[in-house]
Amino acid sequence: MKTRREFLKLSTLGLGGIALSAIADNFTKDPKALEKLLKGAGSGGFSLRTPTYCEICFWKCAGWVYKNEKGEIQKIIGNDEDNQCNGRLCPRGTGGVGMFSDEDRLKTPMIRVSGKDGQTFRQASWDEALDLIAEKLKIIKEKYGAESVALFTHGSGTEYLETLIKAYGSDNIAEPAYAQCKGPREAGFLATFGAGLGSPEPTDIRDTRCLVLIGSHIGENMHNAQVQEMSDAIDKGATIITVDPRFSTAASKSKFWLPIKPATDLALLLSWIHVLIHEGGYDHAYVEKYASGFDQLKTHVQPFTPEWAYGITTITPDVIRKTAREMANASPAVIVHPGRHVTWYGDDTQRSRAIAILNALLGSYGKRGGFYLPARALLKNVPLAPFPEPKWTWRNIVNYPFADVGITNAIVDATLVNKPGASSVKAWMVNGTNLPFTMPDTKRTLKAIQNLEFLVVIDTMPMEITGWADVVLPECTYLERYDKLRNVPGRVPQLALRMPAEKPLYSSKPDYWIATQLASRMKISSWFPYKTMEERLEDDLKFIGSSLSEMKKIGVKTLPRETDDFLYIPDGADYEFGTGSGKIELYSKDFEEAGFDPMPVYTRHPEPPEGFYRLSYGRAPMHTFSRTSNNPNLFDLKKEPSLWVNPKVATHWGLKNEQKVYLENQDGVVASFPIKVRITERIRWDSVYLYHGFGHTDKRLSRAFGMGTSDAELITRVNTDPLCGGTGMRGNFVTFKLDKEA
Ligand code: MGD
Ligand code: SF4
Repeated sequence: MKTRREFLKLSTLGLGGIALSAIADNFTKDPKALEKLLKGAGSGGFSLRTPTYCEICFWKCAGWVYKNEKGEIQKIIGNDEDNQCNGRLCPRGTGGVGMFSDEDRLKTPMIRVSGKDGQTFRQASWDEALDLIAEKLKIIKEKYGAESVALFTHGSGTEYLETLIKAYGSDNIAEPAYAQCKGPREAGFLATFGAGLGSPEPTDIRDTRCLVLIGSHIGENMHNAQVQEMSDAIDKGATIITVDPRFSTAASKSKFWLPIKPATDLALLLSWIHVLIHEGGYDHAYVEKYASGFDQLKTHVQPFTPEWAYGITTITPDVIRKTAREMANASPAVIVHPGRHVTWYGDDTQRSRAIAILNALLGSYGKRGGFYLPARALLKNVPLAPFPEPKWTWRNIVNYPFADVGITNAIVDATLVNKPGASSVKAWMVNGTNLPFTMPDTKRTLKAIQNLEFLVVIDTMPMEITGWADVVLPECTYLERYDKLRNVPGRVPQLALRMPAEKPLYSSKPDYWIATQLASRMKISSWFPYKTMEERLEDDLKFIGSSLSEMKKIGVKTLPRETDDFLYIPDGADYEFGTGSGKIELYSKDFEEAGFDPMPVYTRHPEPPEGFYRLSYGRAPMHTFSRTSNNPNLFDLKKEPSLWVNPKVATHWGLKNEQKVYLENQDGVVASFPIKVRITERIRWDSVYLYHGFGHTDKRLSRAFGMGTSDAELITRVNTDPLCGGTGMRGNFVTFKLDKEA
């Protein structure tokens, strides 16, 4: 029988006589040790300027880390050659050094042990921790099969750990960046154009004449080059149309702000399609040449007049028509932006399909000022043996036919299966993702964790997930390690190098080292043909005619596009889309055959009950998810979120600015910590709004602990998208719990 897992804090750390490296020991005994090391760091052999790419968010801007003569890291600035940042990092990227210097960082491997006083962590050596993991995984494989081990991962280490787990024999691998983020838009665009959008999305904002943002708040959501291009486009006179229940920063820059009633966007999109078709404003030549299913679409949207949509969205027919005409006038240099975090109401693939269809009608896909056709570098492909074939995957547990990436929530479901003999997950490896804050319904995630026989967490910080682990492995930060070349798709292929600006602090180690060490213990090293990341980089760079020494000097290398590889579809040229028919599919036979609507259909979503408000959440410009709230530099910029409340609501409840309140959701869940009220006209009266990623519950995060409310905790109602498994999270309602003193 399993023992119930207790949440462990570093304060309970037992020092059980384990021999540790001197450096790690220093940091637990001497709080000044960090300061001393930072002062003297790098004096041995580090150059003054080293290239990196940022890990504070997934945009991966390339930059330079500068050190002074004493070897102290001074600043990180953008690399001028880099198209992701054009030489300018956002405030978070500039503050990235705080990730390195944060004294709360994980310092040594730790192992959970049980004693007469309950459970505790004790420090361990790397050998001991890695041996234990290899041994446990061996036992679990013999007992339940390799498939019973799952990997949750996010960030640069993903590829190495994926290789490890696949070589071990499991394909139960999932990233929150799909089912909690962009999964539905990938599925919607794939069904329409035969290609997903990837990251960064190929929006040609710098040349656009009209940018439509639907619940996508570029500006607060700091996607670096995208923000810069939007600002340039505005200067050049582009029209911005923002659809958001909240007067966001983007809304303040917009010609049209449509404060839509939450959960009704699909009705507006269908009505825009109606106006474009019925007023003839769509791109006739483009649609005729490249699209199929137009006649069915025309009939389908016939009833969706602006007058119909007005009753649902509260946007007046006049504004719906005017904005549709604005898009038509700018066509094809128009972008109806696909958004990024699009898991809202459970019908998100269909909403993303409607966005894809609108772009198709406007002729913007593959056109200047619309969506360009991205390119990336071709790197060396080292032939390796095929991975062992798993007997089952998460796909055998749940049916999301249009998911093309592992679904985190499906792995949680598979972990909750208790039937003897049934396929179920028994062990997790979690890398770079703080699941209690990332997955909706924290309680359910924790219930799944209680069902596990073994949990390994690799992280840089003592985030909530580490408190549930059996073994915690401290990864060094991106400023202390090599990683594979950054090879993101863009207008031209560009490679960027990340190398250590500093030796790993404490006894932290890079993911690549961790993966190869485990592979060697698990006797699956043949899937790791390079001993070190430097060896691999050298080989990759040789393949494209460069070298590590060249990349250390330039940081970013731009490669030419292939001659027949167009940035835009030439006017009138034949072009085969990646769909089954080779055409843009306005009518999806694939969806129809799988039992789904071939064209998007509006469905009504529940509204807040009396006295409740829709819980809306988004990004703070100076933070990324939950990973930065404890970063000393970024904490100084924004310590805690506030709750946006409409003045009418504030008056009704007698709320004052800065007053701290507890929120309670429709299922009676009360937030662990209160949040400060900010009374503002910028939010509709039927919703409240807060920043995601705050309200940490782990005291080891000395700054972020208890600062504000965590949205994840209050998101207990999840509407899962049946097409791709995305977890719709915006159907939750909250009220003020004023009887609880804050
Ligand atoms: P974070 O909460 O920032 O985001 O989900 P996550 O990636 O889980 O957790 C990142 C973890 O990575 C932290 O524990 C951090 O310490 C660790 N970390 C940082 N750098 C490194 C490193 O170099 N190595 C290792 N090993 N670990 C590192 C993001 C996901 O969340 C996404 S993409 C979206 S869009 C969703 N957003 C969202 C939301 O807005 N609201 C709610 N309620 N949930 C959401 N979930 C999704
Ligand atoms: Fe770093 Fe900001 Fe670029 Fe994200 S947008 S990678 S945080 S500099």
